[in-house]
Amino acid sequence: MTKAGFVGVVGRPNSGKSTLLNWLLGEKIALVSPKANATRKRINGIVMWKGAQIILVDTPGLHQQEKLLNKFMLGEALKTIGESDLLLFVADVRDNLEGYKWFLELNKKKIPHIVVLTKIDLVKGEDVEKKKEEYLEVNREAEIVPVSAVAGIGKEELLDKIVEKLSEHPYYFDPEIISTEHIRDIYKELIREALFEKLGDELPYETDVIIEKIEELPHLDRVYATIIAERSSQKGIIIGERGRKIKEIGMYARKLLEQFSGKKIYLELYVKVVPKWTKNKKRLADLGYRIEQ
Ligand SMILES: Nc1nc2c(ncn2[C@@H]2O[C@H](COP(=O)(O)OP(=O)(O)OP(=O)(O)O)[C@@H](O)[C@H]2O)c(=O)[nH]1
Ligand SMILES: [Mg+2]
Repeated sequence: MTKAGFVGVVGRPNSGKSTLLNWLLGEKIALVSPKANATRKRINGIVMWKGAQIILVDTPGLHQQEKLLNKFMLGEALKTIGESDLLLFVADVRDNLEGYKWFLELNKKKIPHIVVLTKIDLVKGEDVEKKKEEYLEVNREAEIVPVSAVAGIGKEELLDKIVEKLSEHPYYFDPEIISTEHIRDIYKELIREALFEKLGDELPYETDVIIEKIEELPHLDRVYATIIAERSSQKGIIIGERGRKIKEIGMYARKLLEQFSGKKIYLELYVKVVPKWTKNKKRLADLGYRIEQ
């Protein structure tokens, strides 16, 4: 009998969840940013390891903000906490334990979890040990795996530990596929990464991307996408003087799309204003962020 299961990747914003997903998968499908609250929706990546099928589900960071979009984001993380077979609680090794304590409260069904301490390349070995002890003080049964996606430390140990904790189950999906996400959703995330990279500190949070059309040719994908902004002044900033900014965004995004698809990409970007889309239920739902209740 094989092993297979759904493994939720949860933790505070910016702790390195999406980086962890991409790293374990060996493919970049999730957007990564130094700016917090980049991930808005669940996204899965399927890792085959020693005959087991690990379905990793990346989530938005655990945080509370009044905006409707942020409520949707928290909902995504909470659903994952409730529905997974196993959870990875991902924490920056430099963070305090408030996030972990909150997670323990949220994990009402006591779904088994592994604490993954990320970014250990940024601290000394002794700091990692100290942090482990802090976790053990809060939960003496905590299983903790320190990793660094940047330095390539801890991958096998983590995957082994995940497999150890999964139950026997037939594969859920064809073992050849790396994700059940549609290509258009992955393209959307990668273009959003370009927005996080190229726009200032506030603007990325009020923008989104719609993939209008993808024309797939054997060696080339033509991708037509619209960037959504909340206000017309933002549209001007996104386009930039003589179109300079949108060109930069397009070049950055095109590289990510080409890396993922292994094809040449022709990317056409438009900008459209959808007033207050982050605060309006219907407009959020139209963009794929459906708030239940
Ligand atoms: N040095 C170092 N930086 C890392 C590592 N893992 C992630 N980062 C950086 O940490 C930042 C946040 O990474 P993300 O993967 O986007 O974090 P996240 O938890 O998905 O963030 P949200 O989706 O916003 O909740 C990025 O700048 C990453 O490059 C690591 O192992 N070492
Ligand atoms: Mg993320």
